[in-house]
Amino acid sequence: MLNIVLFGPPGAGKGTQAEFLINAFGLIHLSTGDLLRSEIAAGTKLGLEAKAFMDKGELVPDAVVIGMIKSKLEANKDAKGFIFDGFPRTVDQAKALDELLNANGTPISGMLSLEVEKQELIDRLLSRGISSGRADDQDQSIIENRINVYNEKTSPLIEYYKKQGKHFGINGMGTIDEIAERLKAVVEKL
Ligand code: B4P
Repeated sequence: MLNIVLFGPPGAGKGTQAEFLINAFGLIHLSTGDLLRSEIAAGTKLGLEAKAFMDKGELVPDAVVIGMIKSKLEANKDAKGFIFDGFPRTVDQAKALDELLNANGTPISGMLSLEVEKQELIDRLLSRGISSGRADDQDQSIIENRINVYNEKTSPLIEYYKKQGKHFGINGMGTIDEIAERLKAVVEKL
């Protein structure tokens, strides 16, 4: 089973490249950002709670996202593998994911970490904000907060996966196709 964590700061290209990897390797895409946005669109209690954090560029509480991932794993027991996109984002989320996967004997195969310069992240997100209407992509100070939250709470996961020998840094600058080729070359060797 191929279980990939697709990692990087906001705007690094996780969602974009996940689309390519699910097609290339027949994996199931689990994006906590997409799952949360569909809860918001459906107007659920969970969605309303999550929206307050997301609109400010803050992380949604661990228990909420871990619960969502757990139920998706249980609902897809026959999968060939998963792409975790935007999850884990804290060390506690990473530990919970390891526990869930190790209990099934299907650990993480590798963490692919997209590396992109800060100004490029800001430019990509502001440009998506114009076309998508996403509240968290429209304001530069919210985008900068998301990047700060990433640096403080999420980037320690690089060390977490390095210690397990599972971290692969990938240059995330360039065209979408160029980056997809770089990712494919690493995944083929996992
Ligand atoms: P996410 O939905 O995960 O959003 P993201 O990190 O901002 O976007 P992503 O990284 O997928 O976008 P991409 O670069 O592909 O999270 C949103 C919010 O949800 C978080 O702030 C948080 O509040 C909450 N949340 C989600 N998961 C959570 C968790 N586990 N725990 C707690 N809270 C959680 O794309 C960005 C743009 O760049 C696109 O417009 C794309 O077209 C463009 N782009 C991509 N690659 C490009 C390239 N090579 N060149 C030029 N443009 C490119």
